[in-house]
Amino acid sequence: MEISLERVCRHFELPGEIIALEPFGGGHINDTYRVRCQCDGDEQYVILQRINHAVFTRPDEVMENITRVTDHIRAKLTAAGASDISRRVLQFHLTRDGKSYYRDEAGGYWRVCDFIAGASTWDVPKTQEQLYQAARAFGVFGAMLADLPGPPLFETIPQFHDGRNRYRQFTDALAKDAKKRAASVKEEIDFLQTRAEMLLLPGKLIESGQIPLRITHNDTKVNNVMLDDATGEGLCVIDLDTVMSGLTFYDFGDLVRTTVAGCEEDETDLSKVQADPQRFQAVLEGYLSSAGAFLTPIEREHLVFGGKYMSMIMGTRFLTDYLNGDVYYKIHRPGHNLDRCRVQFQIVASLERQSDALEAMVRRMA
Ligand code: ADP
Ligand code: GN1
Ligand code: MG
Repeated sequence: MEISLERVCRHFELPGEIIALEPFGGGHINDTYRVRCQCDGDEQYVILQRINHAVFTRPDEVMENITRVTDHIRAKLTAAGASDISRRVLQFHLTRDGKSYYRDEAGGYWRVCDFIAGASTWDVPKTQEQLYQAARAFGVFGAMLADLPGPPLFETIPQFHDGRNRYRQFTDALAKDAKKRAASVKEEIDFLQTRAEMLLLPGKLIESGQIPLRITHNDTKVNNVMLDDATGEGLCVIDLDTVMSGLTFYDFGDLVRTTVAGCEEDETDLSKVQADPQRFQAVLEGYLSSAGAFLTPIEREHLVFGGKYMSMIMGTRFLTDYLNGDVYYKIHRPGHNLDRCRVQFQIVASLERQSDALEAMVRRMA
């Protein structure tokens, strides 16, 4: 069924008449549009998004989490007398009947939030300062949510970063081999199978009570934070669909995964994919500048592991999706998920080789 985006927009309170609407951003999951609105000669943008209902089976719970989280952060910023609050936390618009999402006739779920103007997301940050700022912003985000009152947040994707779950999904995909691709990816399958043990560690740490579960973002890929174009400051953490219970090394690790090699996530020249200790250092310093005060020793001790673990998790998920026939992530070319997988595994191997030096760097910063 063809859904009119203008008609969807009209269900929300918008800052004026719609004068343009275009696809926006490079996310792998949701459908994102930028909508230009005009009122009395003033132009303002909003972001319209269709929540990926195949990925998020309970969009109502996603939006309830997001409302609680953004309200809490906004209240904290207000209490602290912060400037520019409307650019520091996402502000969602209600539908005309007071809901945080609109469900269309075809069962699609839509939401609208303010566009953060004068700020950008970077797939591949260019400078050490950008890395520092991005990491600092995610640390600030975690620190602000440490005292979120009320019941636990909904688990919007069950066992999202549970390596046992991801390994099981991989072995299921391998057993089915729906597209007969397994024979051509033996090397990747072997890489993963020889490291399966690594995927079990977080479950063990959680179940033995050695590491605290906190509220984490869980999708801290570097293009999920907006940096101020004028000042460079890490301004606003976005893409809040997976904010829920998790481990701090998931958040730190996903940041490492998406920054440490300084290349695109789907780079095809693997000689360019090497973990750079200086990039690691910038991310570490940025994260510790804001999260350092609340991290326990065991959390610090797992920061380097987090980088390897999250790269391993994503490599596993990309490989699984490749074997399944590209049903989860948006792809833009044949073999795209395999290219992404190879980059992740290359990062794992590169971090493994440099582990001792990176661990020493973390200890020096204690
Ligand atoms: P996905 O889950 O598909 O990754 P995101 O919520 O991350 O979706 O949005 C995709 C991209 O759209 C982001 O990387 C960012 O560039 C842009 N974007 C999303 N929300 C905003 C916003 N409020 N203001 C400006 N740009 C945004
Ligand atoms: C997805 O939504 P986006 O593009 O920021 C994915 C993350 C992966 C990432 C890999 C809900 O993130 O878990 O790390 O792609 N989000 C979901 O690029 O699966
Ligand atoms: Mg995103």
